[in-house]
Amino acid sequence: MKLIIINGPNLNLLGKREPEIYGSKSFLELFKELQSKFSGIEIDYFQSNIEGELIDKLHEVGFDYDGIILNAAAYTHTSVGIGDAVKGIETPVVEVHISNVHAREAFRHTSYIAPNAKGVIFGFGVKGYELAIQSFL
Ligand code: CA2
Repeated sequence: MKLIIINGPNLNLLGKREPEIYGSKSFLELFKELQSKFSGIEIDYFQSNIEGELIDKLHEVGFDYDGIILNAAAYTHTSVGIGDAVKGIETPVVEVHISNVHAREAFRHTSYIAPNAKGVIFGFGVKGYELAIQSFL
């Protein structure tokens, strides 16, 4: 089983700012914990602040991997291109958000990814990434 976590813009700042919303752990710390917890499967990680790089990565892994865990961050609410990429690939995508996007500003209630995702997990903090991995097992 080969999974990849793809994170979008600003998620490289996790653990550095806004701990009350996003927690105090860096993503690399969390990623190492996930890799040791799920040592029987391959989990890769990619982060970019650039929309086109996220689309290129979805195309690269989307016919080969068994699952994609995608937190497209702010692009979730704006990017028709990422939504189309999710629709165009074969690998199932689970959309994850750390915060409860529906308890926040109205613009965060829209997702261009959800209509073509296998499922959506939001509001459980960084634990959502673990729940998404479990959903593929
Ligand atoms: O809750 C989530 O996971 C979000 O995808 C996070 C995005 C936000 O735009 C979405 O509406 C919901 C923002 C990611 C920014 O991450 C930061 C982390 C630490 C410090 C500053 C930003």
